[in-house]
Amino acid sequence: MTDCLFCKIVARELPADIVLEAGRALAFRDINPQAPTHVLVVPKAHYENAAALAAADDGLADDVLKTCHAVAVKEGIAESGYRIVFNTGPQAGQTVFHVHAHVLGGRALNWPPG
Ligand code: DGP
Repeated sequence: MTDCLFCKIVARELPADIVLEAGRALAFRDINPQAPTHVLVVPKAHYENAAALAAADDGLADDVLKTCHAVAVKEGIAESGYRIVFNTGPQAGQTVFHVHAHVLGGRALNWPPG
């Protein structure tokens, strides 16, 4: 998608602090981190939200989830614990409409979220 921020990061048209690249998924640090580790994991292909990703039905959601865990291992937070969040839709706070998982960790996380 030509006008999508995260498509541009995937295409390396915009800079990002890339944590890892795993086949069809890319992980990069959130520009406004909410925890010591705050990494976004996106499918390289454009899907608007988690529902569209799940409907893709080609194993891509699996790839994204596995990449989230690989990020947690690489960041050293897999044992202490981490959170994976897909904000889906405006009321959930989704602001970028290229599906992304937030991988958060490195501190105690509150529940419920705001
Ligand atoms: P959400 O609110 O769930 O749609 O999360 C969007 C996240 O994207 C938000 O935490 C900030 C992050 N973000 C927005 N613009 C950029 C950017 O240009 N680069 C990076 N790395 N992250 C961005």
